[in-house]
Amino acid sequence: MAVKQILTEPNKFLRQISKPVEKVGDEERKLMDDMLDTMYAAPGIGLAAIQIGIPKRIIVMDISRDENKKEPLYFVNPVIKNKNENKSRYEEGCLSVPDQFAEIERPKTCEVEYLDYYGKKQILKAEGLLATCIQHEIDHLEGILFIDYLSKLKKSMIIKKLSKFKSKRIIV
Ligand code: GNR
Ligand code: NI
Repeated sequence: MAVKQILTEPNKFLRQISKPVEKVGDEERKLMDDMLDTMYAAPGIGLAAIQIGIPKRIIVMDISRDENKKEPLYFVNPVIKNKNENKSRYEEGCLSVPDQFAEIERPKTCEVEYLDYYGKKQILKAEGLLATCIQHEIDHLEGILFIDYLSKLKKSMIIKKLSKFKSKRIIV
């Protein structure tokens, strides 16, 4: 288990489309363990593999917010089904867009088909924060960040801030 560095915008890697996983094996499970460590250390409630520079369709999440009762979720090759036509708004943040927050509108509920930690096919019915978070994470697999839903002006202001911030640090 290891804590990895999280890539932040602007970064070309974050715009890549991640590749489907062919088989959930030990290498993938090791990656999921490292992703979970990285997510808890951040701390965050979700992480996509591309955020640590690995373009595989793998996501980890834990929305329990209770340090003593961890409830990790693992998603491999997740696909969204049955998006609710009703929307809900939620104040989103992203570990790859540090210290920036904005209300984003997304389908209120959805279903997700995916493979779990052991490669077993699962279906999850999501609502509330779970629905928001899984949609945010699946966006990462397509190279989409929540700031892409904002106006051009708001988005460019955020990217400018992050670029400035980056230029003062050595990290990539
Ligand atoms: O930690 C996170 N919190 C969060 C809050 C509202 C909506 C989405 C998220 S996901 C984010 C972690 C992250 O960047 N995952 O990609
Ligand atoms: Ni994110």
